[in-house]
Amino acid sequence: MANENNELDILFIHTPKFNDRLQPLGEMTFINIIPSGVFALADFLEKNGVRAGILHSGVEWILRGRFDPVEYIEKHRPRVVAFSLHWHHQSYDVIEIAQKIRERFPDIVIILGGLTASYFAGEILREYPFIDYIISGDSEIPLLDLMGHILKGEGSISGIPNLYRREENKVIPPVSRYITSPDLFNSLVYHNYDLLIDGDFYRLHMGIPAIWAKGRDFDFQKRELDPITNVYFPVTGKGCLHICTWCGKEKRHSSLRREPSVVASAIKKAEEKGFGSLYFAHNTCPGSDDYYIEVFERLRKLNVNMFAYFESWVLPSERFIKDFARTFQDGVIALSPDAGAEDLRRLNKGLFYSNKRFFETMDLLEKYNVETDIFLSFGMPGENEDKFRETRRFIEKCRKNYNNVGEICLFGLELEPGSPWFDDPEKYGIITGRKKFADFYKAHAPGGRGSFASSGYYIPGYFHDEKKCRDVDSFERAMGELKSGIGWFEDERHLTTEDTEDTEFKNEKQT
Ligand code: B12
Ligand code: SF4
Repeated sequence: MANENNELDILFIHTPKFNDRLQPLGEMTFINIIPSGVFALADFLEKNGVRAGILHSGVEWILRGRFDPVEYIEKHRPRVVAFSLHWHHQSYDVIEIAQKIRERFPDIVIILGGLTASYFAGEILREYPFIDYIISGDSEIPLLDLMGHILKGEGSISGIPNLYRREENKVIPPVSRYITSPDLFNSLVYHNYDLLIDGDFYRLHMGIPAIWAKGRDFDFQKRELDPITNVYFPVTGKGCLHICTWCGKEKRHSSLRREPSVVASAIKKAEEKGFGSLYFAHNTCPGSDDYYIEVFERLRKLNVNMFAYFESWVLPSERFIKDFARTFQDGVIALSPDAGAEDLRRLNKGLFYSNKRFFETMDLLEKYNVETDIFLSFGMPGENEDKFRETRRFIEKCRKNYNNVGEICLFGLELEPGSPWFDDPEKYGIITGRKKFADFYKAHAPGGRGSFASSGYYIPGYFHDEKKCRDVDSFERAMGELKSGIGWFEDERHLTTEDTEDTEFKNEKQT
């Protein structure tokens, strides 16, 4: 929180991918959700005497019709600017804004953190001299130590864990690894939106889907995108011990869970602060039913009355479904079978279940009248156009047989840094040119095909017609045609607007 002169010690900047597109919507910004970790870090620093603020460049651009980081730096005079480079889609925008800041304020210290920055820390520090430090992985104590060093000259920089830095133009990797302790994890506050500049706007307008259609009014965003807004993302755990071929999660040796009592009371506090929806996106283990049932029981005791969206990575048990329906008057459970063909699911998903079990669970969800969304993916290792047809038939079966089905979303997979098929493309039968951070920077620069249509790889032999899988470009185009008409957004029926033309985004507005 700034002092009476509006000054901050550290300003976190979250930037969406400014130049993105999705037909028939047209131009949009994507990655509008700030990682929960950033709120916790800012709050943790504040509690330890460091004045912290958070800025969302996309929100500022919407509110003011322009985004100029210089204005904010001049106003808040932070000693440190810390970018969240969590999602790879942010690669281009983070680097561009950081460079602008350094050009104008040579003394400001620039730090990066988050999943993508962590994975490519060495390369980023080597190639972009205006980035001073990267904290890789868990960050609470390393960032606090680094701030102590920068602001007060405390401690020795060489001893800070998880810190990548430069010494005489050489990149020095961390000397030791820091992992958030269970006690600290339980004490972190993820819902302090007071530290976010224009936090009320963010809370009320940014949601899932994490996109903002450019050149459209507020009514359009609400009516056509129908986002889950005013949403708090309860953090229940960190890490996942499963292996899905496409998943670029952090490589942790163990996973952590927050105490159910801590999660429930954080949710209650979020409700008191005005949040109206919950989005649960972390349930790693078979057996997590018991954990959530305990959370739900506590929520009932606390009289929490919010909408809940629950991404269920495993198939929920009848006990869980019953309890969910009892706890939330209004709620959706989302299942992610990903592939219609069982052999594909087995090959690619760490959490396999059969189609028989999937449909038995669908029967239960219908019995308890729980609205259910279904997520499917395409373009996975081992898939070809015939297997894709099985996914289409699977979708038809879900639509035809169940009254409780809400959205069926079919997404093309994207190559993510650090995922098994990124680390070893040959093993998974794909060919890709995306190997380094610079490739993601390029892929997300203006003029690309758009995140939802750009896989970044191709699968030789996917189509019977080989011309369609000759290279990344032909593959991406052919995959778009294959998908056309099913699922989220590419389905024209979703957009009832008269005008689906692209709106031109003036790039100069952004900086
Ligand atoms: C929860 C989650 C979400 C939630 C996020 C809610 C939120 N507000 O954070 C939701 C559902 C919104 C989400 C959406 C998406 N997600 Co997601 N998500 C996850 C998941 C399951 C857990 C991450 C998490 O919250 N962990 C708990 C937090 C507390 O821990 P943490 O992340 O380790 O916290 C640290 C970082 O946040 C870091 N940090 C972040 N920024 C900064 C900045 C600085 C300066 C510092 C020092 C540190 C720092 O510091 C924290 C503290 O140590 C991971 C998979 C996994 N198992 O990790 C995928 C994952 C991160 N998501 C992924 C993807 C692709 C997406 C989407 C792009 C999907 C899509 N196509 O729509 C969207 C992006 C939406 C957006 N940003 O607008 C990928 C990311 C791959 C990549 N490298 O880009 C992952 C790895 C899953 C996968 N399939 O590969 N996601
Ligand atoms: S996609 Fe798979 S590996 Fe990644 S977080 Fe989900 S269950 Fe874990």
